[in-house]
Amino acid sequence: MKEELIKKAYDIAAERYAAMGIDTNKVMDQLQNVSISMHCWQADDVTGFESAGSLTGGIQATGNYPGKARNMEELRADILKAASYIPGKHRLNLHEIYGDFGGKFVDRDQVEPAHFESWMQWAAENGMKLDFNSTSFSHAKSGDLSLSNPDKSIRDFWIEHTKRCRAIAEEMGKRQGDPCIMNLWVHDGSKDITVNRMKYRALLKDSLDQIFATDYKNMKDCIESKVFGIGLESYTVGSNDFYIGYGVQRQKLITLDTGHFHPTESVADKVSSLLLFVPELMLHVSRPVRWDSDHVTIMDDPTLDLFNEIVRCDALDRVHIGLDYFDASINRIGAYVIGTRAAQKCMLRALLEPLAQLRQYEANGQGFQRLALLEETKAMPWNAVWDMFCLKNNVPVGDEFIGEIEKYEADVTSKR
Ligand code: RNT
Ligand code: ZN
Repeated sequence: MKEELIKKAYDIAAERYAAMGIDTNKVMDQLQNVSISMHCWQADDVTGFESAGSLTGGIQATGNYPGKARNMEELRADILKAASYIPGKHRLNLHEIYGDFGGKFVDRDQVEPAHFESWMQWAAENGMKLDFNSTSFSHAKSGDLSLSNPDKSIRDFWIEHTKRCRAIAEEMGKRQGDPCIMNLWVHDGSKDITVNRMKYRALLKDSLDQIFATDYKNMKDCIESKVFGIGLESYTVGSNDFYIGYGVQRQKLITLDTGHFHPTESVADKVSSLLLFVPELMLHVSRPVRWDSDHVTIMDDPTLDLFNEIVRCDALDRVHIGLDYFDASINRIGAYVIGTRAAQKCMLRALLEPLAQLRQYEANGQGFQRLALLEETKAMPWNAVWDMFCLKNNVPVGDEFIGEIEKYEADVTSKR
């Protein structure tokens, strides 16, 4: 797109927003500071480098689009390629199974910071900060229950794994001079009617207490609930109620995965309630289509609502934004770019909201005025600000990245 045209459109947009009391330059500065934690697992359908086993734990990546990353080198190259089409500086969210195991099998209860040494170096070289996840799925000892398994030896195995993951996250945080956010999600649940529901939850609570016994300064723990997994439809040990209770009592971060709630539940509405009781939140921004399908994030109403809430709660510094989807049916680098840019666009639109005026209307009981302004806001020229933001960041404007990704596909991924 012509630079001149982008600037012209931006100037007009800036004037329109200024009339609403919004400084678009300031908004672009704010957006520049929003780092999205890009999930490493979109590049290879949640496979990782531990073993070639299949994906378990009630999650599924559907599709068989050619060109998925087959090793660490390809995964890193694909992530950097995707990042080059995304404005701003972002983080990388690693799962434990993506460790640099040097071709050897390193079991989950043996993993150490050394297995992430090359990642820490790579991240520093590329100006990316790291986040981390323990991995309870895709392992011979996963079964239906990990941290809540009545078999003490299996439980202890996963406790050891998760403790080690926290030590790795601490090392990452120390090295990057910024806390590493470590997410804990376990698939534990059961397919059919479960009568000892209390028992497994009590075990999970006890396991978490053991895992969190060590205090760290450079990492933050977050805990993620969900409604159900495939093959685990009747009971999820780590339900929403369970983790909210645990998180409030132990002051842990709560992870909200947008695919982990009942379809008509508003995830946006949870932000203000939770932030009154827990220190911070982590988001797994996803797109559930009829279930927790992990489709690519887009600029849809639930995502716009969610980002609006972060801004309306003045909580930009208390909400960490990560992505969580794994679509194996389309170009995977394209999937990263679409999803990350969509999250940024939602954030931009939230930052461009005439919040002071809306709050005023609301306080005055001016319901018509509030609704009218909300409606008008939808048609404001936010896209001109977005294009300018991309231009300033030296990344493709508009749909220009489509051709670039096609080229990378022709030259690189299609040859895999
Ligand atoms: C699963 C959870 C979890 C995983 C990743 C791979 O339903 O959303 O966050 O998607 O850990
Ligand atoms: Zn998630």
